[in-house]
Amino acid sequence: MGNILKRIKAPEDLKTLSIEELGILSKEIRRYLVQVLSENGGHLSSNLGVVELTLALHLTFQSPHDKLIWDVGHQSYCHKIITGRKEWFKTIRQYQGMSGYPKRCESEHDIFETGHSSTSLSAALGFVKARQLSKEDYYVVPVIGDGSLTGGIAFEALNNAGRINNSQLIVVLNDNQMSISPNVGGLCKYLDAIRTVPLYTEVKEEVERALKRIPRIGDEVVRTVRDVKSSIKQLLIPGMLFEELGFKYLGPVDGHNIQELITVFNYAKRLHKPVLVHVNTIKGKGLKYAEHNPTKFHGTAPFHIESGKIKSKSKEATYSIVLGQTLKKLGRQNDKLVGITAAMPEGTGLSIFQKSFPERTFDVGIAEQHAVTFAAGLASSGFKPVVAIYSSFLQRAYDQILHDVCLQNLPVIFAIDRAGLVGQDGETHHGIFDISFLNHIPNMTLLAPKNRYELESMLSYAVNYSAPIAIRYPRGKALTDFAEFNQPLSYGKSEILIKGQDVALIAVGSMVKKAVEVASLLKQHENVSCTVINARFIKPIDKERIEQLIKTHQHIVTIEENVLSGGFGHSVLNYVKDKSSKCRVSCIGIEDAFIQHGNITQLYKLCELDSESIYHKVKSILK
Ligand SMILES: Cc1ncc(C[n+]2csc(CCOP(=O)(O)OP(=O)(O)O)c2C)c(N)n1
Repeated sequence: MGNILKRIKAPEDLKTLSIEELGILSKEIRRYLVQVLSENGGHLSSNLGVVELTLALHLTFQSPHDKLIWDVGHQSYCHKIITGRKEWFKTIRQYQGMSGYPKRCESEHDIFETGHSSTSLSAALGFVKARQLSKEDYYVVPVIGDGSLTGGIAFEALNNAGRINNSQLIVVLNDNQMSISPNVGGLCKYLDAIRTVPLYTEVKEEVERALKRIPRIGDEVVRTVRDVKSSIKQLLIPGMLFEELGFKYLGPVDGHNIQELITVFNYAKRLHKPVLVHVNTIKGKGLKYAEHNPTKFHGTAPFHIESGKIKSKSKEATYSIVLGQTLKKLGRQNDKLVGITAAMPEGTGLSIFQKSFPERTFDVGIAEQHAVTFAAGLASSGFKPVVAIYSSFLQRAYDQILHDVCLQNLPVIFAIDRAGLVGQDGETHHGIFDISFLNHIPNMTLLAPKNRYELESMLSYAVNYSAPIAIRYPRGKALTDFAEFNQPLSYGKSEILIKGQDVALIAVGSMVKKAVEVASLLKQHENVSCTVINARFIKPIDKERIEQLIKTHQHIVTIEENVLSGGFGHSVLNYVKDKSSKCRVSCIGIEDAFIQHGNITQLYKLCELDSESIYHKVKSILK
């Protein structure tokens, strides 16, 4: 850790530093970020890009009195380091260590929790209103990226915010031209156009000075120019869009020039209306390979500092890659197949399909709700859209799934990636609710594969199916186990892997392998004979199979990587309770709690979803 950084225990300590020392501190912070993230992994390029911005914000505003709100929060590492957490930072993203996102329980400086994008402006507006009602006095400063500004909720908040006088609301737009991948859409083009315009306030003041020099009519012209919302204003005001929404637009500012940032923030503080400060930054700043490939280092696994090479890169395909490859194959056979991603072409594997079919792939920005209704429109017009979204982000689009897709029974395919526990991103990113929020929607069919081959056949099946259908699969390596169990899919039918008589384990997707391991432990240690069923279909459940099991087994145990409430187990339980009083159903899944971050093995243990814990549970159920 550098010498100046060692001295920074709280944001006030920054104020003792000269501009030159702040420059050195920026370098020290970057070195520290690289050092820790090369061990722990994390959001490297976004954080390297906001070092000077974070310092300038803490120099101009009094956190926590003034409220800094980090959109998504993946770029809050520097904020954490300078708000008294620099030693603890070494544990970032580790089990029971520091969170990779703002956490209210961690520090009084983390005033609002985030993880999903585009929420900061709405939250900020809430703070503004609360402050006005309680007659307090502080600035509210949401920091939002150009990627996150593509999310619908951000537009809703902008629309609401611009008309509040004396709002002391200063929106900082951190524009690095990147979402995870290059940013897309009309707003992005608009920002492109104004990115290179000189700092607006300078231009405007200069023009006004020039006009005033014109004898007699100068002042009058200035007044007219100020008032007129016309094409002249378009020329003079690069941030016209924001001005029209009621914001004072300041910028663009060089986000790596601390002095310039401080000057503009101080100016913004003096204005009695909402302000938007447009800051240009470079994602990955200061680290060559991260600047060169900000997407790869957006969220990185541990890496070698010298080369930037990932330390333990698995050669095995992930489920996301299997999705991309399978869609590419299916796309050749069916020219109606189209792919949709909400700003995650790489993460979801859709980029593989995109390379072959760029004209049939749509990146809509961080706009999950729009992605789903857009798919509904395509499906209504004879296309077969595959919407590939992570489970936790699909939560955003619940009503669109229900109202726009399922109500009209449209053939949209949902490829639900990262279903289950995801690891170090923690609470906000675990995909443990999708079964529950899809299970109760009429017309929806929901499946989960036990291995990569089943994901392939489920996708082929889905392409030929003519109603809403969703396939959920976990993060990481696509299993190749159980390749011998490959009977063709049949609607609503499960698959039997092991025949036994004492207890039937019905497992969903990722839990199938665990169920087989548990069956082996029970046989070995308790001489209990298990039937193991791969559910394949979560909705509808395989009623025929369950009725057979009721006749031959006294216990059914369901196992799923989803919260218990409203999950697969509850569907089975509800069905059996009316059919049999002899057969007992027990459900294993995630209890009613948010799950912290950590590696997957630790989290399975924590949630008692590792084979050992499930074995003990089943053992006690049988007793
Ligand atoms: C609702 C939602 N969808 C997707 C994501 C995944 N995600 C995390 S950061 C990010 C890009 C954000 O881009 P930007 O706001 O420009 O920040 P940058 O990392 O470029 O600084 C995305 C898509 C998310 N966090 N939330």
